[in-house]
Amino acid sequence: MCGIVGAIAQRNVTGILLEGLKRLEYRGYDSAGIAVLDRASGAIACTRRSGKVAELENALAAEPLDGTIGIAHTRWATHGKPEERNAHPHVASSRIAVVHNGIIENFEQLKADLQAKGHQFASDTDTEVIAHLVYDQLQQGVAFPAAVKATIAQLHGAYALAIMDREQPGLLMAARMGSPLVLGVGIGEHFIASDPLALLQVTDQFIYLDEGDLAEVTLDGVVVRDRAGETASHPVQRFEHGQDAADKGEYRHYMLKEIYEQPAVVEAVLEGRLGSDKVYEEAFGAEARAVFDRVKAVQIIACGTSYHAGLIAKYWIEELVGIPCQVEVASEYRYRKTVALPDSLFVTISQSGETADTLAALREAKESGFLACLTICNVPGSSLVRESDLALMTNAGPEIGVASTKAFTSQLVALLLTTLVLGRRHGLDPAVESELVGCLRGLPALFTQVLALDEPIKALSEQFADKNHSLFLGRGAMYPVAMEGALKLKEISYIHAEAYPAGELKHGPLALVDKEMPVIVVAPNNSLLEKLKANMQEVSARGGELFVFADKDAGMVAEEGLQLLPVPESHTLLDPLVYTLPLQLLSYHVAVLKGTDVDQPRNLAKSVTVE
Ligand code: HGA
Repeated sequence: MCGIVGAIAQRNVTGILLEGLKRLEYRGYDSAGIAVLDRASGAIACTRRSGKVAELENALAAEPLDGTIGIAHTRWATHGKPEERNAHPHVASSRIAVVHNGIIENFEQLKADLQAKGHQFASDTDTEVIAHLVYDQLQQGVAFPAAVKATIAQLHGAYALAIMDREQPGLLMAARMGSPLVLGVGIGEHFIASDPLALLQVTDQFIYLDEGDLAEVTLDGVVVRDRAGETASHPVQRFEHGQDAADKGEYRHYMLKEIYEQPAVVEAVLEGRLGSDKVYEEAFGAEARAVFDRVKAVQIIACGTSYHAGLIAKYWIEELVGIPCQVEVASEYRYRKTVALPDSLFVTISQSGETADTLAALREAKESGFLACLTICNVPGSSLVRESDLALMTNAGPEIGVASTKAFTSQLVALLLTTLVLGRRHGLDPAVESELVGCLRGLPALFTQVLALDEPIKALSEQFADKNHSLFLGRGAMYPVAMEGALKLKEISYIHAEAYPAGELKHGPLALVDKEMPVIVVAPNNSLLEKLKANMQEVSARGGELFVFADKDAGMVAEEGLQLLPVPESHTLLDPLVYTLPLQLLSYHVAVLKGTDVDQPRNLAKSVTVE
């Protein structure tokens, strides 16, 4: 995903900008560029390269830039191919340079209007219209800050922007709407970045911009105005130790830290992907629209936890999109003769993007007549991302605990975004998309409420630590949630755990039920609840111990043999996300009580790069 760095100082800022871009490389990108105001001539000097920041660095080593004010960018294309001419910064009439993260929805209309006025465009990007709009305002005699303000008033969509004017060598403008942006505060120098990590080499003092903010950044300071034009007084905040992924901070284990990161991770996976009432399909890549227009079936391939995410997506896709969706573990798929349905999208899911079986399945699929390949992945630049036509990054940040937690929920969010984008083409009511977009926006807060169940879950876990076996039950999309709950428990506590669709109990596993076999049930208040209650009766009648995670309104009462943990209510389609967190916490606390190596369970590896 794109990255922005900007700087104004009394020294050459090229090195600062380049270092900032390197620090943003982990987000993934396809090209990079830097523009400064040349100290000698005052002209905009701009160098861009497709490919890695190292290519840009080589170009700058051959022909160095020298300027005390500049902007820089790593691009992940949404509009226009990943080529040098589409790389940022975009420059209008040698005067205005712009770097942009996000998507301008109305760029086609704006571009047509500007072209009618004689503006000439050098790229296929949506971003370039911003540079021309600002320039157009300047031509009408509007001052630079007001020109930026008038420009952003015309933009529909999401943006973080850093803008430079050749005629204003002491001023950078920054604006934020729907994509994050921070200002870095130094002594006699100031900075802009899409992520504070980009600037830690020069400052640890940051001002976090709010939606709609517009900032003037000079050598001496920053002035931020909110969307109403009032001066905003955001505090300068010190970047705290512990925001580093490789640091456990206050947590005893990475796994617990990663469980608690999930509200922020949901925000990260949604970042820049949601309009006011819809999902941006461009977030899947510049070629996405042409592919999605043709999709009539979906084949999902994954392993382990990612496979469970795929199973949940099947329920979503068949319900909301109404097209067939098949899901299979990669190690099976790759070794059997398979048949691709016509116009089928091949979807891989992997945290690392290097999962050997999944990668092999992708390579097989490319020879099998699929329409295109999409990967849902957490590591930009990984093999799956490089070898797929489309990618949706999950932006969960490095996951260090071997048992996947935040990567799983970020995959689910990404798969729900995919479902909505496909649904739009298959008659999904826009009101449903809009409602779900609203629910997704509320998900971080809902996750925070669910995490508040930690203490009661910890108390519950004490009843598991001496058990050798357990059964997880769910119905519908909650069955794969039960599968994921069982996998988590066995991975880190080494307790044997099996998951069943509750309706299958009577076909065998009921024979196992006794007092020594805890039965964990995920029971949201959905259309299958009454059926599920009947299955729970089957367990109780045989002396089984039920541990039920249920919606507050599910009408369940705790009683002898039934312990109840109320879970906050959510939209039915979001229940798989919401009910996953209590199961993660349960496994974690059981494992801690058992004294296992929670972050590195025996016999397992994080990134499974072998067959
Ligand atoms: N729409 C712009 C920026 C893309 C972006 O923010 N990607 O993460 C472009 O395509 O250049």
